[in-house]
Amino acid sequence: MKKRVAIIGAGPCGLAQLRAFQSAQDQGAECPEVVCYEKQSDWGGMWNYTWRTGLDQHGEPVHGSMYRYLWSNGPKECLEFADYSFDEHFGRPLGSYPPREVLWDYIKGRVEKAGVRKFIQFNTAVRGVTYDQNSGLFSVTVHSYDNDQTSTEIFDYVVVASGHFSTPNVPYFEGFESFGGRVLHAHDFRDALEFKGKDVLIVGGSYSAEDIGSQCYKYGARSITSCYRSAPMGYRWPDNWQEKPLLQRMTGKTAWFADGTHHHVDAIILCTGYKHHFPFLAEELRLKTDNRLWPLSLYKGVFWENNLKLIYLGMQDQWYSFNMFDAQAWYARDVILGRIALPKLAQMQAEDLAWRQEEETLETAQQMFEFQGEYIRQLIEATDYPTFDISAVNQTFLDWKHDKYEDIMGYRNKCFRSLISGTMATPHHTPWLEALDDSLEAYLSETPAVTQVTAI
Ligand code: FAD
Ligand code: NA7
Repeated sequence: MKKRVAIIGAGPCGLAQLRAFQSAQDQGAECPEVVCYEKQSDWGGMWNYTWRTGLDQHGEPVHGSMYRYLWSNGPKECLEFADYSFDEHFGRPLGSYPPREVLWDYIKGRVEKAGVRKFIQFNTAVRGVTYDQNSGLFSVTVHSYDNDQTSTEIFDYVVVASGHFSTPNVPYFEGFESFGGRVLHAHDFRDALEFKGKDVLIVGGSYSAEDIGSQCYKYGARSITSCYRSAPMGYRWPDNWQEKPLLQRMTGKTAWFADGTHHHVDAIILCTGYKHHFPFLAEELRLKTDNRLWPLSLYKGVFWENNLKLIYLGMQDQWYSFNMFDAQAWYARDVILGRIALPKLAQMQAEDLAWRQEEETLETAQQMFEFQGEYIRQLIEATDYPTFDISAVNQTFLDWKHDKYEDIMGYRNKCFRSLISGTMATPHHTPWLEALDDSLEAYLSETPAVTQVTAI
């Protein structure tokens, strides 16, 4: 009997796992039977934009946290697939920070070429995963929306590729219940035009705070006030953006901050991160972690140490993204195929702990992406995933950080060289701040479209 592998989710991680198996099969390997369950009607995970918020048409929590006008927040040269370059997909150079739809197109291009769509059951939510110690097998219970049927299948391995930027972390601040404006989490943010002419308060000091605040600025908010719990983001913000220590309370539409100052606000956007949330997994299979570079209990950042046939992809906080998911998926594949043997549990735990101890010493962004780069390098070294110059990617990350401190509203106009094809990116026809139309069509056109001028 062929071994069976269930993959939960057809986002970049789940697709990396499918592509990894397909690549081995193409080279003659005997592969297991793979079934990928995806609760949405299409692939691409976060990159498959939805206008919906709250519950979807099936009463299921909406997965998507991406919003209109989202452009890559890091250079595309830092996430490029080593086996499928931007050149191969687009046939010409592009800018370094493409909008969401362009990156979605790129993600889809690789898996369309690989022909793996047939392995995915769309409109199918995984409801339950349990493990039977006696048989050594998983039971995976799924709900198909197409025929409104629940069914259970048996698998040897389960790959959890359901993402971890979907279930919002929503703190409470005094006075929220009597605030007259809208309070929303970044997960439900969709269109910055909603906040045009408004005074917006952003709570949080990380990527979502920086980018959603920037979106609001770009699309015409009257003022942006961001407030942080640990540390200011520290960029040179535009004149109508002020950074404050944490919100203490709201009185009516007045926000009070830890430094005793106050400011009028019309809307509050909680950019306060996400929870790793796996309601479909039996308790003993659930990874519990905050968003960090080295979650514990995952050997090689992937294998659940309490049950090594349960594999988690992409659970780390991400500097590297698509290429890290690939490195993990190729490694997981080779363990499943028996090409790589796992060591004794004590050794795995010691290795895991050593990574965590190193992670705890990291202070600068540079140290963090070098840490993640080294992790990826070690994974890739063990498989046939094409090698690429990780130290050059780290340098690109460093330049990106520098560009952001120079000009937070202009860093997306910079260009980098591909570390896969060697091609230099070309400046986009319109500077990011003026490019209001984020469609694939507008981005790929040679000149700015009229719609860009009239978008608002
Ligand atoms: P996801 O993309 O979240 O995909 C998970 C998939 O699993 C989804 O399709 C979902 O429907 C499915 N799923 C979940 N639960 C179930 C279930 N029970 N049953 C069946 N299917 C299920 N990364 C970058 O590299 N660059 C960026 O610019 C960038 N911007 C981002 C902006 C935002 C707002 C967010 C939230 C994330 C951003 N990211 C960015 C990170 C992004 O999460 C990763 O790029 C990538 O999408 C992670 O892939 P994934 O497969 O792990 O998860
Ligand atoms: P992150 O990067 O996990 O950051 C979460 C932020 O929220 C971080 O600044 C936290 O502050 C802050 N936070 C969390 N809880 C609170 C409370 N209770 N009060 C105030 N501030 C809080 O999540 P993001 O959404 O920014 O980014 C996630 C992904 O989405 C990322 O990959 C992007 O590409 C897009 P802290 O610094 O911990 O004090």
